[in-house]
Amino acid sequence: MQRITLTQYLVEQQREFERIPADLRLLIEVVARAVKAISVNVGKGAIAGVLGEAGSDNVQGEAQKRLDVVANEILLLSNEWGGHLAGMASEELPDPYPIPNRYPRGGYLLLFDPLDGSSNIDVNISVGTIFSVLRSPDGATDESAFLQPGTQQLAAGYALYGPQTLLVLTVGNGVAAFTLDREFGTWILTEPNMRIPGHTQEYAINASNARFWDPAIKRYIDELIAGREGPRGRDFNMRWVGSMVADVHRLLTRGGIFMYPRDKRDPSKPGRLRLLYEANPMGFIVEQAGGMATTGAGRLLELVPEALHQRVPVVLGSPEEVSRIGDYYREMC
Ligand code: AHM
Ligand code: MG
Repeated sequence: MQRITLTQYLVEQQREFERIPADLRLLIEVVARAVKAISVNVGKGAIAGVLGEAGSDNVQGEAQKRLDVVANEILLLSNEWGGHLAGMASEELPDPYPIPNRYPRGGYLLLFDPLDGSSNIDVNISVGTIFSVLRSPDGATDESAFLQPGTQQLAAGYALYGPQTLLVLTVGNGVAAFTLDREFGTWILTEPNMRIPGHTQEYAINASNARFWDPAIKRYIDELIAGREGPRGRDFNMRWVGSMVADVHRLLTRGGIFMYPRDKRDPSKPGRLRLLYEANPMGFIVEQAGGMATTGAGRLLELVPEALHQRVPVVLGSPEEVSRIGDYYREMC
């Protein structure tokens, strides 16, 4: 059996499809190498002393886990010297990270959530890394350089540290999935063209927030719960891992809809998930796999960001379901 590696896939994207220039290809390879190092640490857990609280808070006031800090450092240190980047931004850092003066600078911006699903780390449930690549306008590296709508993304991906370690990637030409061959330390292409099934029976939402939802979301979920006896005329199943990467990977594989909708609890936080390094990269991947990604009402990737750590409501997955929620928003809000 011929095994296609990540390098071969990226070279072909560069050569045959002219999707990516060589420096972007090399940047993605460095990110993929960092992901391997994070995977090793996630896999060792208590043996490497990486579980538990780090004893610090991030800019959003959330307690950092040791693995959040380790994963963040791995990504920064792996990427700062390569010469492809103008700057980086991370969920774990209040401000953009400029490339140190001793290294050459490039034209790209790398944004990431180093370890998504932090609350699952200590209970041995799948977590992930999410990243997005933008071009830096005129080589700028201040916060405003990062505030670009998701439509400007050149590449996006996520790693899923589960029973297997996976890397799911788009460079704007469909979505490919790679599995880490742990013996060889190589990424092997295992799904060249992920497509979200149009029709679905499965939804993912944190139902404990129901009392804070918009009427459109409440109506949609009530109709799913009503099942065969309700207006949808069929039964639906619910799954919630609590790691966005795992929940989104499930819907990319077997269809479904994922929602973290607007939450009325705190008007300064219109959603739970962060726009630039969670919602936009996942939205780009979902669209490239034939799905839809919205805020409930409008297309996620067209939103013009106002702040680096801005939160946003997220609805994404099978187009039939996501567009139904859009219809309810138009009717009810
Ligand atoms: P994190 O980046 O701090 O881990 O937060 C993001 C996570 C998502 O992975 C997940 O979908 C959501 O937050 C879970 O939220 P909840 O705790 O409400 O289930
Ligand atoms: Mg996260």
